[in-house]
Amino acid sequence: MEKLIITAAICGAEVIKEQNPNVPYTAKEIGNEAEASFLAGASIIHLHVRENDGTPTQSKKRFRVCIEEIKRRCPDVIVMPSTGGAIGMSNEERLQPIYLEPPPEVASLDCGTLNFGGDEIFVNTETTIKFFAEEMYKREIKPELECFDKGMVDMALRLRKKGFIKDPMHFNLVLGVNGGITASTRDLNFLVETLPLNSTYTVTGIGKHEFPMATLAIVMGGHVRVGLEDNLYISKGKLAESNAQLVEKVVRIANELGRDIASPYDTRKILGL
Ligand code: KMH
Ligand code: ZN
Repeated sequence: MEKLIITAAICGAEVIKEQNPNVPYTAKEIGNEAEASFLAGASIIHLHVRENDGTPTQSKKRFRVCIEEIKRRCPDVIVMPSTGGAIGMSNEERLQPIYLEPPPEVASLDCGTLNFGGDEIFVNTETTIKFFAEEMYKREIKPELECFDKGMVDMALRLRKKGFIKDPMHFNLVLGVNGGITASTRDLNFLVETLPLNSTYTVTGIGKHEFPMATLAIVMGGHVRVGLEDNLYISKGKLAESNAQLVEKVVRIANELGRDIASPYDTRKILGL
């Protein structure tokens, strides 16, 4: 089986230190968390950035500073900026990190609108998705197609037919968000069966679903994302001490199941970066 790509989503835009004090805010904290995750086995860092007080931002300048902190510590790691940002941000705000020089190798591209709980809606109209895809294509940035529901996979496939998204596609199947698809074996199979055969996919389980979904992905031949963005706990009721601790747990499961871990070099080859 192909080597396992582990993505560490170290920060997110919604989780805060009051929930887990190990959520990184400052560039230094982000650099440290990224380095430790890389050393533990992650080859991709999915990156959101914050002001020092924790406020989410998509500022290009802030991304530049944080990416420098990461690359100084681990030059080989692949940094995947978020273009989802935080709920309520404008498209212009969200897209800023793709205009960095040099452009990122890969960036997230959210493939639909989603209820995020309560009154919160994460808005991604078809026009937005097409525009983000075009802007990434012009800069030779590979989109990671973030799909929180089956309809979002279908949207990505329609946009591929229309030429907005190129082969081979890479998906991040996110299961267990309030308002998205359920984190169950049935639903993961349903999503995976829909994907083109030449595509690759990562699986993200939210909250308590993180490790069960990761284990399924390891067995099924998919890839895995973990991190404080998605889950604050290392086990039931026990807060994770770091992102690296979450990555280490995936590496342990993968070792037990006989799946080798991809280095950044392997990951670039698998994803065609
Ligand atoms: N923070 C969420 C609203 C992404 O990074 O592309 C969106 C998100 C997805 O995290
Ligand atoms: Zn994200």
